[in-house]
Amino acid sequence: MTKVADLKTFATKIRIETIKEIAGIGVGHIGGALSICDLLAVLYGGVMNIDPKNPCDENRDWLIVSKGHSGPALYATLALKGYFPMDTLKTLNKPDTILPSHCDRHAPGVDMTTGSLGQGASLAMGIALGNKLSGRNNYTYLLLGDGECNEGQVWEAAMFANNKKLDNVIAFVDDNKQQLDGFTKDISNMGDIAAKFSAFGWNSQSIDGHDVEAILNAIKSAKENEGVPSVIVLNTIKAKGYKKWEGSPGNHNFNITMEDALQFEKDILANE
Ligand SMILES: Cc1ncc(C[n+]2csc(CCOP(=O)(O)OP(=O)(O)O)c2C)c(N)n1
Repeated sequence: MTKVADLKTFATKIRIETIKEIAGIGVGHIGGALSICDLLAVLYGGVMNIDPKNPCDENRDWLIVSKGHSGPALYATLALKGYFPMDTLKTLNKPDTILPSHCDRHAPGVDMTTGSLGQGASLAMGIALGNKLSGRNNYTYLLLGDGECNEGQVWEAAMFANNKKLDNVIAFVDDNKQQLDGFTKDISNMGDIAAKFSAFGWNSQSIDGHDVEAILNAIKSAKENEGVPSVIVLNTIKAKGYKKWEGSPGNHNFNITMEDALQFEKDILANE
């Protein structure tokens, strides 16, 4: 499914299912889930070497969603790919669920439990090093937030990856310019994130994170670099697709009813 039109349709489906899933419990991290749907569509729509019937295949590509509060978007993607039934999405964050709000390995297809920001970066480097030492030719994809990049652990991991020549790592930064309680520039300004990774020896690119074709091309270009890890900074809009919340304060975690979700579905399909 690497046709651009199919990827766009897949991204829209992920957005709709994410919103319905969160509406099932009435509250959730909507902003940072909606900003990554185009990336998820590209990765799971053809880039990643994966098999929903064999989620633990040791030769698979890995994705570590280090901004683990975006779990509902990953879960929606995995359900759409057939890793588990769509109905499981209705159990989000409810007692005995395999889908707690933050990414959890109890869910088939989730490669790493995350939520403590920064930790996923170190885990990704360990996995990538292990795969390299085992002679596997797979990729480890890592998704970070721009607010998450305030964490020192991200930069320890960045240094490590360069030292170990982890060219099997492709990281993404969901640079939606916002974090939990404000704009990143006002909390701890990251400046030019791509330039910072370059200073740590990474091959860096910066693109429109809602343009599926640009994401596809950037991944292709990243794979052409040997001997260094790659990062793709995705310029995104928090709550992308939910017009009244796009880029606005308070869009990190908010209440939503099923009625709101059905309206969201109508609106997003009308804007296709
Ligand atoms: C170590 C740690 N500190 C604080 C938090 C609380 N927290 C959850 S989400 C978040 C903001 C993250 O911002 P960003 O990475 O930009 O995510 P996005 O805006 O894309 O949702 C914070 C501070 C956490 N989960 N982990």
